[in-house]
Parts: sequence; C-alpha cells; structure tokens
Amino acid sequence: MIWNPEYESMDRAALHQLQLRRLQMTTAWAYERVPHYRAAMEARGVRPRDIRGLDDVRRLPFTDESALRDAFPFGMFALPLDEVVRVHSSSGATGAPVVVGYSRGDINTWTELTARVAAAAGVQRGDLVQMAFPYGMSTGGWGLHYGIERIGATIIPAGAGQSERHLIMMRDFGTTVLVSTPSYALYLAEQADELGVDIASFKLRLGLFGGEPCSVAMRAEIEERLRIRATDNYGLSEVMGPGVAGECDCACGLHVNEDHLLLEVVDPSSGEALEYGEEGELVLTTLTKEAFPLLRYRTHDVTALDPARCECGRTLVRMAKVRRRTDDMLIVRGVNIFPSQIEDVLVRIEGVRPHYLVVVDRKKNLDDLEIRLEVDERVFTDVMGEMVAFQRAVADRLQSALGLRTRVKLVEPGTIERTAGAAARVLDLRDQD
Ligand code: DLL
Repeated sequence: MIWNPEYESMDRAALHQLQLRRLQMTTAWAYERVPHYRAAMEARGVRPRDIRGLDDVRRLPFTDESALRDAFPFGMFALPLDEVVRVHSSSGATGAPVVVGYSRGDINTWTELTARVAAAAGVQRGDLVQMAFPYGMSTGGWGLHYGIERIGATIIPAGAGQSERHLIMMRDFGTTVLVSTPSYALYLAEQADELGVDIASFKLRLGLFGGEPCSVAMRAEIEERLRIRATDNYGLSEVMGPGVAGECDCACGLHVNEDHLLLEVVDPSSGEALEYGEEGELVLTTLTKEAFPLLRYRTHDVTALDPARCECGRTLVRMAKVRRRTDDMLIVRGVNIFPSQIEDVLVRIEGVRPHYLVVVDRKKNLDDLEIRLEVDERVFTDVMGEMVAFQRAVADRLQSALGLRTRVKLVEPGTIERTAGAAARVLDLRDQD
C-alpha cells in the first residue's frame, strides 16, 4: 500500500520544485539559527540567496559527524530547548555522543515517514507488530513505533533483548510482523530451535529489518527459517532514525523519502558528485527538519541511486542496499562502534599494553565481540581469580563506553601482531557477501 500517494508518487519535476523551495528554506533556517552553519557557509563564501537551483546544494559545505560531536550537547539545535520535545543520541566516534533534537513538527514528520516505510513493507491495519529494537536513547524503537500506530496496526513494544519472552509473546499474541535487526531475527530462530519451539508455525508473515547491513544469504536464511517475507529499511539517528528509506513489494532498492531529504552520492575521497547508478558515499540534506537541520551530511554509507519509476507506482528514487561504509564503524548487535572508542577505554587502564585485537564474529547468529588484550606480566599471573576479576573490570569499562557487553581475553605480552591505527586492529569474520 502507498501510504501517501500525493508525495510518494509525485511527478518528479514537481518534486524537484518542492525540494528546491524547501532547500532554500532550510538553508536560510540553518544559516540564521545555527552558528556552525553560518560560519561554514561564510568560510565558503556562500549565502542562502545563492541557492537558486537544486545543483546549488553543491556550493554548501559538507557536514561531518565531528561537527555534531563538537557541538555536544545542543550546539547544533536550530530551536531553543523549550521548542524541542524530544532528544535522542547516537554513539560518536570518540568521547561525546551526538545528540539530536526534534520539535513537535519533526516528530509528526518522522511518524509520517516511518508510516510510509512500514506501509511500503506491507504493514496494514490489523497486523500485530512486535518491536525488538530498544526503546532508549537510540532511535530504533521509537521511530517505527509511531509510524506503525499511525497506520492503525497494533504495536507490541517489547523492546530489545529477552529472546525467550519475545518468542512466547509471538506465539501467544499471534504476532504477524517482527521489527528488528536482521541478525536478531536469525538469533530468535536459533533460540526457538534450542527451546524446541516451532517458529515456522507462528502467524509471523513479515519482517521489517534495518539498522545494519543484511547479506543476500542472510535474508534468504531469515525467510526460510521464519517463513516470512524479509524487507529492508534504512535510516540514521542524525537525520531522524528509521524512516529515511524502505523497500516496497518489488524488493528492488529502498525508496527514499525525497520530499523531506535531498540526496547526493559523492566520491568519498574527492567529494565530487557522482551520476545516478554510480556507487559512492550517500550525502543527505534535510528539507523540513526544524530542530536539527542537516546540510550535506556525510553518512559514510555506500550506495547508488536509481530514479527509474518503480513497478509499485512510487516515483521516489531507490537507493541500493547499504553493504559497506567508507569508515571503520562496526555495527555489532545493532550498536554502532568505532575501534577508536575501544582504544580510548583500553589506554586508560593500568596494566593494559597498547596491543589488542578486536575480533567480531557471528556465533549462533549472534554477533560476538571479543577483545584480545596483551597485559603486563603483573596482570598475567597464575592466580586465576585475579585474572578473571581483571577481565571483568575491563569488560565493565568497555560496556559503559560502548553500551555493549564484550568478551575480554587476556593474552601474553608479545603475542599480538603489531599494526598501526585502531582500525587495523579489527578482524571482522562475519559473512560479508
Ligand atoms: O540504525 C536507525 C535505524 C534503526 C534504521 C532501525 C533502521 C531501523 P544509527 O544507530 O544512527 O541509526 O545507525 C545508523 O546504521 O549510517 C548505517 O551505517 C547503518 N544502517 C542503518 N540501517 C541500515 C540498513 C539506526 N538497512 C547507521 N542497511 C547507518 C545497512 C544500515 N546499514
């Protein structure tokens, strides 16, 4: 079902007119209200009045995550706090997280866009939709929650974790739709097998998966083991969260909500614009956000765009599934982690040497993060209890920085290969086809 045909199937020439009007408004709004944007535009000698056509977006400065982080907590807000009704945050590459704000209008738009994404995937009134993204500072649970309610389907706000409880609710309630990361869906299938529960006999028929890449093989496995149709949706907290783009019935790319977002794909190293069909880094400019406008935000996600009309009747451009990033960010159990965050924690711990290896693997369909750590002879004792206590202390510190439990393995001095830079110390053994 097309939730909002007026916009989702809009004539592209009219869409471009609308985008231009909104781009001009957003540029002026950001320039007037956010010191960072004013300074960055002045440094490039560009003013809001210079935006006369959509291509003029290229005259605007790029915005990188570091600018958002430097503005911690509210420095990039374009509205005073008394007009901000919600904040969320995402983890930053180092130190401070990125805090994003929403006005009442922004929440309304977000709800509309997640309703579109959920409807495109096939959610309808009458569906029972079980949410397995966390309800917390991250945007995972909240965004789709409201969109699903707007459609009139029934949301089950189960939240993250507690897989056995998820399975029991699914069975007892007759859940028809699961919203989660693709890896969590497979983990649930695995847990069901272990508990002797026949998940294939459940009423589940559809999955809305996002928050991390999903390989072709993984999608096929989900569809087979859970007996559902698996769909992909994409988003990022800085822009709003889920609701940026989602697949329709054709499964031929993710329709991007272009009436609210202006897209560019650029060469990641030169920043030069690429043509439709060429693969590069996605750059997003928000067109309607009030509290947290973004100009030319470098997402670091690699994709390509296809503007051809889709069989479903939507005219919105389709982006190819995101399979990799241009930076070293890892997504582990749906949590974004930069190797530099791990390094930051480790260097502050006495007895830890600056040699470590981050090993990411998938065990029984659950992402597993192991930190192999060289420690001083003093720590590497024969006293088992002391080593275990040390391991636990390191895992605790990592957990509070990353928001994720890791397994810490202590190794003898000199056993880890010497490499330069945090990114080189990562071994990602997950299926990356
Ligand atoms: O992951 C928002 C979201 C939640 C989207 C639930 C969809 C469903 P962040 O935590 O800020 O926000 O992480 C954003 O995750 O830049 C991508 O690298 C990655 N990502 C998100 N969705 C997909 C996807 C949420 N469908 C970062 N495929 C993004 C591949 C994805 N990567």
